[in-house]
Amino acid sequence: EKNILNIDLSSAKEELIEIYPKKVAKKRSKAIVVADPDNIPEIQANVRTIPGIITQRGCTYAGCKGVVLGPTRDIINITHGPIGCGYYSWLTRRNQTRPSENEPNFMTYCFSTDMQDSNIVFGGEQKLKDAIREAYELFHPKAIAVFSTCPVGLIGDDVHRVARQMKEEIGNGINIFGFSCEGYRGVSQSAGHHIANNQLFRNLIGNDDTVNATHKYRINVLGEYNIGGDAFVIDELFNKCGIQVVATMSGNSTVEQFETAHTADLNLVMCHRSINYVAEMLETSFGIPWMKSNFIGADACAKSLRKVGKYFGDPELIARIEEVIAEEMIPVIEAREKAKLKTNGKTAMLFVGGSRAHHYQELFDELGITTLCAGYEFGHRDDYEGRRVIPSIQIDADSRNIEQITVTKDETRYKPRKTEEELKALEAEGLEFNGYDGMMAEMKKGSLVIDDLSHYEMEKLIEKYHPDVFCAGIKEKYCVQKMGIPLKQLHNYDSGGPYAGFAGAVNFYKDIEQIACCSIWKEMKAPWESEEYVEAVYAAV
Ligand code: CFM
Ligand code: HCA
Repeated sequence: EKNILNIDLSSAKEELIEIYPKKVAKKRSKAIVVADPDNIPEIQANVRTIPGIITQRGCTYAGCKGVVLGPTRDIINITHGPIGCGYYSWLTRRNQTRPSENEPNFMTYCFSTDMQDSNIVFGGEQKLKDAIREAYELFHPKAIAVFSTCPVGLIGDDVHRVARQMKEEIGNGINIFGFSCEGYRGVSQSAGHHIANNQLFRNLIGNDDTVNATHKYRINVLGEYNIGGDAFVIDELFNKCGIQVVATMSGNSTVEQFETAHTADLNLVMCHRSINYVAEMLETSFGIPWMKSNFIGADACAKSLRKVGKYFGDPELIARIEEVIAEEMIPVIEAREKAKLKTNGKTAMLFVGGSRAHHYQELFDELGITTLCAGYEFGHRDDYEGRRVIPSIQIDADSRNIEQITVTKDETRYKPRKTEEELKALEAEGLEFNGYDGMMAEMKKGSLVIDDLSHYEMEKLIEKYHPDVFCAGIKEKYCVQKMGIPLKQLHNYDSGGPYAGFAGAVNFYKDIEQIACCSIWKEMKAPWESEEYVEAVYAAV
């Protein structure tokens, strides 16, 4: 049967955890489940990694500064902390931007207070003030954002107070705000997304009611970060269909896009994990409905475009969307057929962040490649089990240290885009608002789903099931390749991309065909396999 995996992974779980101490094994076993789309199992997710285990996760600061705010070009993002935090979150994600002439682009700079020992002892607020003054004098930005790193939280510098004071001192309409996104604040990047969402909503979104309409139909694309130029492709696609993207959050974004985002008529949510809070707040406050979309995979992309057509319900728009799909699919089918001759029947494993391990399964499906195992680093249960399966009240139960801001209807500016009845009618036609399937609903029965995969578990999986391609990030890349398995980075796409949209699918087919069907990997021998090596000798007890 098509939906059943033809490799038996049923013993994998036991093998992965057998080496762990009893308590650890018990805990890890809850994060490893066998997928069954007809009866979606519960999975443990968004919990603290057990100390001692090598996780692939990152920190809360990374999720806030690097991920959500990083791709905005005209805010000066100052990292208040040691220089490493600023440096290692500086464009490593390959998020691209395209300023028009005379528009500033601060993304090519790395701003940091470069805290030293004396700042830790005597406090760093003064240094932060100086940094803000200096940044303003040099660049005259519209906005400055300040990000707290671990030591800032530990010594108690108040970035919010400094931001308020400096906003007043500089004046000239400048917007300055801080983020309490200390690295340790959550269990992963995910907490940083939430903190970023809250502050974006408080400090930027909805600040400007100007409607700059270039098209009749106006949407926001949320949870798209323009890695490798993905947002450029999506923007162009909507433009071709006659739809205006008011704001992308936050790929290729500007202060103006954030400030006017509340004037759009629909929110499409790509990476739900990182931006769902903004989607919900825009709905509550301004009446903009949201639905999930996926532009990874040509078929998924066509489906998402059709959803937008259906939402607006204009036959002319729907016809235009069909024309665009038909035209875009010609090179896609050609490239797919060509690649598939080699890729069909191969296997993949995907372990990435909080949405790509799900979305990229579409592209692998299109190539006839089966996903054996997949998992997120920091997804929540809803990302795995689906929002329909879990009542929403539980969704954020595990984000304990994050401020839950209460947003109310903005009485004077709330404009329902559709009536309740209209939304219900659209839902009856298959459009789904505020709900979606998680990763597990779309995986083959018998495949393995693992949350927060440890380095050890990764090695075990590879030794045992040697997939044709392993997808993850830079921490995994060279370890996996030394085992003779090609690794495709699904975070920064290595040097490739864009992979979104139809044009992106063509790029992906080509890249995967090259990497997964290349015989060189079978020739790989790790040095320790062919050379003698000195084994550690332990002192006798
Ligand atoms: Fe969303 Fe992202 Fe991802 Fe993410 Fe990330 Fe990223 Fe990712 Mo790296 S916002 S959850 S925190 S899709 S940076 S662009 S690739 S882990 S799967
Ligand atoms: C982050 C960013 C990251 C890291 C990728 C990787 C990204 O989480 O801080 O580990 O290779 O996409 O750049 O996810």
